[in-house]
Amino acid sequence: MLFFRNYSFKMVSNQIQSKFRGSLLGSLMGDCLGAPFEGELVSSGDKIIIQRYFDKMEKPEYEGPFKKYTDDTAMMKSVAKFLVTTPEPDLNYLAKLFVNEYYNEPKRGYGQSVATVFEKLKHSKYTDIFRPASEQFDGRGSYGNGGAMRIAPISLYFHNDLENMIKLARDSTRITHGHMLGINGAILQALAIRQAFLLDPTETVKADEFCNTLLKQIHEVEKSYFEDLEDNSEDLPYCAKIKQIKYFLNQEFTDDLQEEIIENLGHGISAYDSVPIAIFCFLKAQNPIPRIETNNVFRRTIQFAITMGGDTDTIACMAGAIVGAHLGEEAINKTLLKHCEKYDDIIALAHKLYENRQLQI
Ligand code: F2R
Ligand code: MG
Ligand code: MG
Repeated sequence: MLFFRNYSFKMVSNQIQSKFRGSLLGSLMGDCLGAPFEGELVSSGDKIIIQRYFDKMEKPEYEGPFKKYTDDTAMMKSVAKFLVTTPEPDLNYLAKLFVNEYYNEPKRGYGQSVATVFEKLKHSKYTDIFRPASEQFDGRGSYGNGGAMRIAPISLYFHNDLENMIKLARDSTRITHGHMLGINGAILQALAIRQAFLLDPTETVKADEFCNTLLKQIHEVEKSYFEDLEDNSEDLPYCAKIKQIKYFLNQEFTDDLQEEIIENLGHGISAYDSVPIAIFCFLKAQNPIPRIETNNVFRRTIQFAITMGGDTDTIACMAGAIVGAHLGEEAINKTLLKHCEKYDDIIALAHKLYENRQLQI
């Protein structure tokens, strides 16, 4: 049996493959299952509806129409294809994949402004792939969560190479997002997926340790943007959010607390208001949560993320990518999975991603 080093436990090749599939499928499932609730506020009554929605789909006899994926999965597929088809990362090729995917299926619920980037990329014939994004929002760039929602393939592919993972997370995001919060949000999500990937799936994640590692890593990333500040992580945006995650994880979970969590961590379309709550959902769902009735940690994570309301497809997609990277494909209820559009394409893509990575090492 082949064992791989550099992991916190001995990981065999079929476990690695399972984690590749688990993370990409988690991303797809969060997107498909969360999309019908996008933009909504979730009341106590809605939580019961969401519980029934999941219970119904887990019944083998239920044959509803499949849940369509949105821009989150469309763009994640492009990131995976980019890593599969090029021996060396070619960002111009990634920009073309994004644009082609968009023009083939523009009605996947893309962000209102990112379409302008695609148009400019196409019309400029990809001469400077970072320029259109840098011109968005009067030159401030987008801080949307579009970079973070599609990042999973990069974390998986570069799980043994932190430096290059961060570099590619940054550069791949810069094709559409020029704002520091959009870029660093994508890096934070990539770091969370990578850390979950490296952990033993048979063990419950230790939330405090997980947050401390993230804090150290994102502090390194953020401090380069704020060189003029004292070396005080309180002042760094995502560092401050991780401290809030730690605080909220240690409180008793009630409806009032949930409101406070949403107020502080956010549940919106910006990376700053969505990546931290996705990480919180993953960590909180390690243990039972009141009124999320399932023993399956994978389902609990996605269902809990959807009950946060707001940008549900994207928050559940990001939480799903993290839990899938930890637990692998085995943790996924196959009856639930079958309600998600093109799940078999995602399994094939995860397999290709794994195989291509093996060829490169
Ligand atoms: N677009 C949506 N949801 C809207 C409803 C869709 C509906 N259900 C449907 O089917 O039609 N969801 C998707 O967009 C998010 C990812 O967005 P992305 O890729 O980051 O796009 P964009 O356009 O760059 O940013 C999104 C919005 O954020 C605000 N914004 C960003 N930067 C800003 C800045 N510097 N100043 C002011 N506002 C900024 C803008 O409102 C942008 O339009 C995901 O949720 C995905 O699911
Ligand atoms: Mg979407
Ligand atoms: Mg969304």
